[in-house]
Amino acid sequence: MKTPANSAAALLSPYSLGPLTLRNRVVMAPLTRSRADAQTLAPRALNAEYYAQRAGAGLIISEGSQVSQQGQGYAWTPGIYSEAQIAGWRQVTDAVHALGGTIFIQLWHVGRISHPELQPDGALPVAPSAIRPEGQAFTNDGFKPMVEPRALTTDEIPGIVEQFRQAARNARAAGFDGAEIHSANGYLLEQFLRSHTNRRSDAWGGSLENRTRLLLEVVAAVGSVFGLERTGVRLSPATTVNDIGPGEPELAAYVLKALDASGVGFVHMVEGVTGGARTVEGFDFRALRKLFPRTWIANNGYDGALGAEAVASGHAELVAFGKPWISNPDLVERLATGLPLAQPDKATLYGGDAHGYTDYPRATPAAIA
Ligand code: 8OZ
Repeated sequence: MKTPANSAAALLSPYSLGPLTLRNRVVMAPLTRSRADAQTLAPRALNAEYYAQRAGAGLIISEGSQVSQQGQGYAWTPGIYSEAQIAGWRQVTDAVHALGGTIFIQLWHVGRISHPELQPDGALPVAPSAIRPEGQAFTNDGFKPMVEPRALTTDEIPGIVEQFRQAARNARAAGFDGAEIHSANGYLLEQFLRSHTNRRSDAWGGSLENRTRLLLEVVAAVGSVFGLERTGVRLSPATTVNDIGPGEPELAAYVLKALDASGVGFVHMVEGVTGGARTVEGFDFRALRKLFPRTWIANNGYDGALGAEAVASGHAELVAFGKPWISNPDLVERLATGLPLAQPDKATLYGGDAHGYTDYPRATPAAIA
């Protein structure tokens, strides 16, 4: 049966992601909203309501959830390293599951994209190398210039892997169906991958193999908890955000081949500059996809027609939408019926309460679970 490339139909069929059946191909991309409980950084009832409103997605990938306090880089982002945070996330996963949805956690360590005010005991943020990122950190009391981070010692690196392993255990205890490892957008794991931020001379720097080592160890650790079929990796090899430097096409190909060999279940690819250009010189995402034959989640600036074409043509199995989910809790139904999409209010993206979070209305009747 041929699916017309100009309709959303190709996005609406179920998909088997390992042992899980997703009800459609429309993924909710991870979206930082900075609305966890300010004291405990645990998700609260408001966050459960927000995710439940969006449970019609084939797969929800949670906002980045830091694996440790050291992994936090923005005010009020949720963690997955304390009992209160596990209990908070349990409210979220229960609410999504009650509506027949599927939800993975995004496991996040920001590395140098942080500030001492967010770190344990006011310590310096950690990174592969002591190179200060250009830009400002979003702290509890506003934006502050980022500082030169402290380079992790060789002895500390196994501890980073353990942070991800323990966070995955916590996420499983919180009821998540799987996990996505955040190795994109200039955060810790991408800081190890890229030569602009990794100047190490030990086994975690230098060659492509060495720069990819930490990511592969984290994949094995998280995969040992959830199973590799329920574990994926988000990548952004062409991005330049968070001062990560120019993309390295040879590195992208190396990482995808290594991830294929690792057995990890999916790659979630930011195709281009995060939130920006989809076309970047030296990067051919159709060709790169062929290096990773399992599940490919395509992301970055997709609309319904482009997403349906990606699935119908075999470029991707799933398509992740980010900003459209903020202001369209019934995004799948709107894509299915061709209803117009509402635009998000930029002033209420990060921090705050229900306004600009759970008060975007549906345009279609609520589905019955
Ligand atoms: C926007 C604001 C804060 C964090 C990312 C986790 O870029 C983020 C993020 C995005 O992956």
